[in-house]
Amino acid sequence: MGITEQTIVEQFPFWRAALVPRGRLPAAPVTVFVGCGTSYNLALSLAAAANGAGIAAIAVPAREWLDRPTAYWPRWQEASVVALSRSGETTETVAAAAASRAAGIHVTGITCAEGSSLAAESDRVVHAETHPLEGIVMTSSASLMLLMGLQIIGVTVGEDVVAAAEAALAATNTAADALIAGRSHFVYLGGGALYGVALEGALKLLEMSQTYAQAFHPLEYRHGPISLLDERTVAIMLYGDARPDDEAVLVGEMQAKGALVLGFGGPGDVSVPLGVAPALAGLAALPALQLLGERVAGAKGLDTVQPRHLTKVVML
Ligand code: F1P
Repeated sequence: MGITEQTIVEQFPFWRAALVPRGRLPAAPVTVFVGCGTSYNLALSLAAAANGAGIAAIAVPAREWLDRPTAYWPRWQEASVVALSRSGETTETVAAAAASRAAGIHVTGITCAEGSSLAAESDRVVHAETHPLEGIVMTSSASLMLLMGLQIIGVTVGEDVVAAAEAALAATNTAADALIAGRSHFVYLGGGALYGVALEGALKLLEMSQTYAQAFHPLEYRHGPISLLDERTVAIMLYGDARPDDEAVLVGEMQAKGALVLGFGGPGDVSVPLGVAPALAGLAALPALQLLGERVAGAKGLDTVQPRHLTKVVML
């Protein structure tokens, strides 16, 4: 087993260690989740989850919040900011946190690096230890930051979610090689809080395996992107709780046009049950999506420890 795969399959003890009580976010007219790359995908998922939990929230790429906050929230100084960064050193995220604080905004930093620059720029630091072998590609740390973000918006994350994620990973591991054989086009579908997770699945595959992958809100897929679908396609459907029947109809259409479908929480050529509350489905599916990236990279003979053009920390 390669090092990246180790950080995926060995992540659950770190989850269990992170199942500690955490305080809640401060009240504010809007909570703005910021981050870059994977951390921005997590921000998107968390903002949707926060809205679902009654906390008005948006997600903004850290650089956008730094450069043009009024494009996202006109009275931006009234916001509370949650900045996500594994390393705590990504220049744009640290600068967005610092600028927010200079404007009198409360900043919560979610990170896997307790003594980082982001921690120093945060009024409150929410931290968890990640797998020590984790390299450029964010795996265990991404799951942990999603977990911590859910905790601070008041979603209870318990042992049952850890067990569900382990089971989903094992089921995906069993099915992955047959599912991806000869396939080169990957589509990730998820709505609400699952959209950020779908984006993260796509980013993981893209980073690890240099394979083009895209994510869409499920029923958006019919409005154009479906024209790319053929017998080279694997679709990953993250079923939501609102209208799963419509999503299943879409899956049937995709299968009829040649796609193989990996369905989390619903039907597919491979169906992986999640068995957790809707607010926790993305977290439960995330390690399985990470593993899929690793498997596609493996099939192409690519090293996921040193992915092309990527660095662990992007500093300007
Ligand atoms: C953010 C990030 C990663 C990406 C790459 C570069 O890092 O964009 O998501 O995979 O490694 O950095 P961080 O701010 O969460 O440390």
